[in-house]
Parts: sequence; structure tokens; C-alpha cells
Amino acid sequence: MHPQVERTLEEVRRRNPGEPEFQQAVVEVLSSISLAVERDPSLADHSLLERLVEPERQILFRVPWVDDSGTVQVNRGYRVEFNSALGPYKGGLRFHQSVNRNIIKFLGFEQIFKNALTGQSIGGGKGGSDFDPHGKSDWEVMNFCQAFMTELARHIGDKTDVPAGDVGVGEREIGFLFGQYRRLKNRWETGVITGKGLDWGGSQARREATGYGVVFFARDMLRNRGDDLEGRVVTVSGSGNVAIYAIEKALQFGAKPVTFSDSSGWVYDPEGVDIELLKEIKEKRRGRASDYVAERPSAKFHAEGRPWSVPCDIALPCATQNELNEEDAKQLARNGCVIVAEGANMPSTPEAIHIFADAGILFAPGKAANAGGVAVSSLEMEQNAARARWTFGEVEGQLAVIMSNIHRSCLETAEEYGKPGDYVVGANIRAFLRVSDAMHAQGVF
Ligand code: NDP
Ligand code: 2IT
Repeated sequence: MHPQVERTLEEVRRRNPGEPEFQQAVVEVLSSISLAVERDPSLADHSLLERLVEPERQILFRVPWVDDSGTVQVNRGYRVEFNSALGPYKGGLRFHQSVNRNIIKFLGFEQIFKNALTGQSIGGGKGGSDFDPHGKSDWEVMNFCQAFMTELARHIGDKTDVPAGDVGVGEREIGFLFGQYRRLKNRWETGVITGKGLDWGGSQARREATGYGVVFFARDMLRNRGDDLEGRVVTVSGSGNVAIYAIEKALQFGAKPVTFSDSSGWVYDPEGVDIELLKEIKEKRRGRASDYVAERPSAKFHAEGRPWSVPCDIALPCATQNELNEEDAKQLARNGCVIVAEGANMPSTPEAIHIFADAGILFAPGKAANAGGVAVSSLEMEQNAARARWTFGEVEGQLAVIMSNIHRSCLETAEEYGKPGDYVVGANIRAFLRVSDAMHAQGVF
């Protein structure tokens, strides 16, 4: 590794103790960037790497709210505004009991490079709370969202920082958050948040964008080796926004998605997932994975293990970070899997990624494969700024083009740096060059 990169990594470890996921994300990106810095050491001039790994601003706040029993609950709110060299900070909000500064920093760091890959004018940021929406009533979720936005509102804006959804934050939460923002500001500023409902400033195809984008990307990977999705068996983890629409698009392309999961376990449906039933259970009833098998005789629920033991051609991890480990990767390789494309952020452990490389499994990192969500968020911002409304077909068409561009630029950059077919190196270097050019051009800050 280039000595300057090595020093930056040591500093990151020293200054961010007890933040394993953040360190993991930085190691992965800097390992690739090292190749670029070896070729052109001026990229690292003016402490650029040291600035890149340090968020521009980190906001931490108290979120007090009243639950249905009248008890005051206290959660923590976070917004990490990581890098604004390419545009306003952009990235989702995650509500999950596991959220802490480490998790939000890892997600915010990844977001910088993902957003750069889209080619759009968006910087990187992420936020959230350790609030757990499971089992909460709509009133409790609303009370929490209003309290969260009461503080967040002073930090965001359509030209400053534009949040969206992530784990635990879907259209319901975005509605409560936007409503409170509007109430506080007395302004119809739709561009302040994305993932809105279609009647109040949302974009067609935003809900579908991340999952559809992952499958567009996987299809491009297959086509690049003269193959296609038709008839391919796909394993998917998660059963939230990303997983559902990855399954839907895989079905539309004639593939056969056979698994999904949630935090209670996973389902194997060898006949192919019934997408309407899954949507009914997850989107309408807010039910559990096991509810599916009660209505689908072909399916089996497993409380233990993970979907990666099921033989497949393509694996799409779409739940959470580090959900696919070395053993899972070996199992996928033994079963003849040819492609892993990440719908979630950093779902594969570093050890798993090594196995993919050794086994010749093509691997697309989340910052490339799941960029469709934020890309359509950016299209939502464009529509809001222009007071325009595009059709589903127009937005989906643009999404497909953006995903193809990302796919191509990853491959071109990997080739240029002597790592043909290495999507990790391609994505990291391509994104870094865009961000570092903008940072150098705009001077030291
Ligand atoms: P959702 O909240 O809609 O769904 C998350 C799914 O993953 C649920 O099935 C959930 O199960 C499961 N899950 C979450 N955390 C865990 C955990 N710790 N262990 C086991 N299962 C878990 O979130 P999304 O679908 O939006 O997000 C999924 C992933 O995709 C995340 O990594 C997110 O950062 C990433 N992503 C999301 C984008 C978006 O536009 N929404 C864009 C790009 C990436 P349960 O309900 O039981 O908790
Ligand atoms: O991880 C992600 O890219 C997201 N959660 C979506 C971010 C966004 O601003 O749409």
C-alpha cells in the first residue's frame, strides 16, 4: 500500500476507536485508492486523504418523545454531513436499534463514493436514530418523527443536506418527517427530503429504484459475459424496500428469486417468490417472514441460518451490513453461484469478498450496485426544483441508463488500473477521482 495511504489508515484507526464498521469501510476504499495514488501521488496532496476520511460536520442530538402509555422516551439522533464537494449532502436516515455514530459514519462514508458514481451533483451524508420502529403504533412513529425533525430541520435544506429513507424509514416515516419540516418552516420546500409520496412531491419509481437498479446492474454483469437473467435462480436476503423490488424486477426479467428474510429468519420458496403475497404481508400488514409460509404451501420458513445455503446463480444480499460471511461465500462458491451484487450497504464481510475473488465469482459492491435509489432521489430533487412530474417510464428509463453507466465506468476504470473485472477497484477509484478533483479544485476546507 502507498505509504501516504498507510499513514491515513493508521490515523483512522487511532482516531476512531470502537468503530469497526467505519474502519472496515475506510480500509476497503483506501486499499483501492492506493493504486491511484501510486500512479499519481499528487492526488494525495494537501492532506486530501486525511480530509476525505474526516466528516465535514457531525450532528448528535437528543430526541425525546411520548409513547402511547404517556411515558417519555429518549433516543439519540445523528446526521453525519460527510462530504459536499460534489453537491449538497445526500443520503438516507436509518431507524434501527443498532444505530450509533460508527454505523452512521460508515454509511455516510460509503455514500460519498456511491453518489459520485451516479454522475449527479450530490455530496455524501447519512443520519438516523437508535429508535426501533418494530411494534410501535403509527402514533408513536409520528411522535418520534416529529421530535426527530424538530432538531434536524435546522441543519437540512434543499441546497444544504437532503435526507431520504433507509432501514426503518419508508414512505410513512418520510411523510411524518416532511410534514413536521413544513410545519416548522411554513414553506412548501419539497426538495428538502426525498422518497416522498407521489401526490406531495415524490417521484415515480423512487420506491422501486434501489431494488430495480440492483437487478439492472446484475443483468449488465451477466450480459458482459454473454449471459442473461432469464431462467436464473436468485437468492435474496431481506424483505424490505430493496429486497422486494429486487425480487419484482428479477421476476420481470424471467429469473427465479427463491428466498427472502427478515430478522426473525428466512424463507425458501422453490417455486419462486409470490411477489404480490410478499408485498401484501410486508408493505400492507407489516408482518413477519413466517406469515408468508402460512399462505404459500411451496415455501418453508427457517429460523436458523441464512439464504446463502440455497443453490443459486445469483445472490443479492439486501438486508444489512456484514450479513454474508466467509462461510456463506464458500457455500455460494460450492453451489456454483456466478454473481453477487450487493443491494444492502456493505453486506459482505472482507473475508467473503476474498473468497468471491478466489472462486471467480463476479462481485458488485453496494456503492455501485445499489446506487439506483439515491440516483432516483436526485431525479426527484430535479423534478422538485423544476416543479415537474415525470412518468414512471421516463424515470425508470433514466435509472437503467445511470446503472449501465456505472457498470461501464467500473469496468473501464478497473481495466485502466490493471484489475480487469474487479468492480471494487473500479468503483472506488472512479468515485475517488471525481471527488478528489472537486476537492482539489475548491481549495482546502
Ligand atoms: P427496510 O427497513 O425496508 O428493510 C430492511 C430489511 O432487512 C428487513 O427485512 C429487515 O428485517 C432486514 N434487516 C434489517 N436489519 C437487519 C439485521 N440487523 N439483521 C437481520 N435482518 C435485518 O430497509 P431497506 O430495504 O431500505 O434497506 C436494506 C439495505 O439496503 C440496507 O443496508 C440499506 O442501507 C440499503 N440501501 C437502501 C436503499 C434505499 O433506497 N432504501 C438504497 C441503498 C441501499 P426486520 O424487518 O425484521 O428488521
Ligand atoms: O443507502 C442509500 O443509498 C440510501 N439509503 C438512499 C439514499 C437517498 O438519499 O436516496
